[in-house]
Amino acid sequence: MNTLILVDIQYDFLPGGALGVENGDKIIPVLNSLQNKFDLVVATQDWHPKDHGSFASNHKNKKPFEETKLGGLDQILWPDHCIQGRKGAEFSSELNLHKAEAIIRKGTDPKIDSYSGFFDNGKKKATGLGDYLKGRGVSRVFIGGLAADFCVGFTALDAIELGFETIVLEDCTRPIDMEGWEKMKDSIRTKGGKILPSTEINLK
Ligand code: VGL
Ligand code: ZN
Repeated sequence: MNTLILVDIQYDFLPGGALGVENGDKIIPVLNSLQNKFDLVVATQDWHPKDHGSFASNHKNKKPFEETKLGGLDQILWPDHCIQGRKGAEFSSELNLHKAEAIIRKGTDPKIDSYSGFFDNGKKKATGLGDYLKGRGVSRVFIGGLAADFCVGFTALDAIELGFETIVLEDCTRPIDMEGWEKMKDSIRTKGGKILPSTEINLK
């Protein structure tokens, strides 16, 4: 079972969005054209309440991209983004979601952030995605979406840890910060994951 996980392809992570990723929109046509090759497609959606602790606006004297502690963990503070029910939290209308059989929302607890589609950043709660994929007999996951150095990367690391053969589609993701993405790629490879262009994947 080959599964495609579409990570956080929402307006706030696209150019012009609150946390817009440069050229983030370029991945959408590539991901749309790939979907028919997969047995299963799922999507994740960053879905924060407006009092979320990862927003700089909810901390006194803090600006976006400064750091603090949240739930005992190091936390980068972000501009307000992906607020439940707002336009910025919607999936891009360019993204084909007709094949998506499950949509997993994350980041709903104001007291902890959740980059990975599988667990919150403290690994306290599972989203259910891991059990869902195992229940569907999935053995291999391909991951694309935004942003490469955060939600895509952490989703990949958890997928590896959960025992899925894990491939990040390099042309189907873009980072917030290139240096962070280089480091993330190293850890994904070190842990046993692959990073490949979509033109090199072999789906059998
Ligand atoms: C993300 C920062 C904050 C992401 C989500 O989807 O990569 N990054 N929330
Ligand atoms: Zn977020």
